[in-house]
Amino acid sequence: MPRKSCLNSNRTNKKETEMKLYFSPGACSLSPHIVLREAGADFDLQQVDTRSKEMVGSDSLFTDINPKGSVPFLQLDDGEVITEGAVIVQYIGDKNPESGLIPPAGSMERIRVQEWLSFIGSDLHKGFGPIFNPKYMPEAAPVAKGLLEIRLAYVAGELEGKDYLMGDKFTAPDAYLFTILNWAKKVGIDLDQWPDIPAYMARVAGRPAVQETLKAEGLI
Ligand SMILES: N[C@@H](CCC(=O)N[C@@H](CS)C(=O)NCC(=O)O)C(=O)O
Repeated sequence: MPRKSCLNSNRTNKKETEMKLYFSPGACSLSPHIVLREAGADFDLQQVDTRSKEMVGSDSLFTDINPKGSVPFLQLDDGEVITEGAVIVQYIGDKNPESGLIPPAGSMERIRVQEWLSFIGSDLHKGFGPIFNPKYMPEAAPVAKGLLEIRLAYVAGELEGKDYLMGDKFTAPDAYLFTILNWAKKVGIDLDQWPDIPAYMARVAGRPAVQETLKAEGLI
């Protein structure tokens, strides 16, 4: 699918922009991008190339701003840079509490949301590494795929009878899970074996803010 350049395409014309999200289309940066739009936040976007570390439309390397060399990262107008997708979405949710994307600190709901963010980050997201990265031994990919399938079966069980991970309400981990589930087909995992998962993906994809995000990244 052709990808459009998404350089500095801010969502609204409201007041001055407070933050810039650095992203690569369809990568794990899709999650905070969805969360920013779900929260109705004002932000700028900067597309980057995660291989060359170049910023699209500029000669500068993004590693000058984020030496980790990965997306996502969020640059605030005071110069602070926040890395780690699971942390970025909590920052956005805390700044926009009325969105309900992140429950209040200290509540059991917050703990459950953090459990999901951590599980999606370490057990699902990073589980794709040995399949995507050709530098791993060839034996690693089927092992990684098998582990992912065990974890996805768990996720499917948790989604049974629910609209979203936390029940009726869409929260930040749904943005992260949706992002990661979109990679399954590319590595030959058939999500139709767990009917609750494709139904969930269609529900998330149907949200107006998610549609806007996918369009902004040139994914639809
Ligand atoms: N721990 C980071 C990992 C982010 C990550 O793996 N980003 C990938 C894209 S999905 C990336 O930028 N990879 C390029 C690289 O690390 O060189 C997070 O959770 O935000």
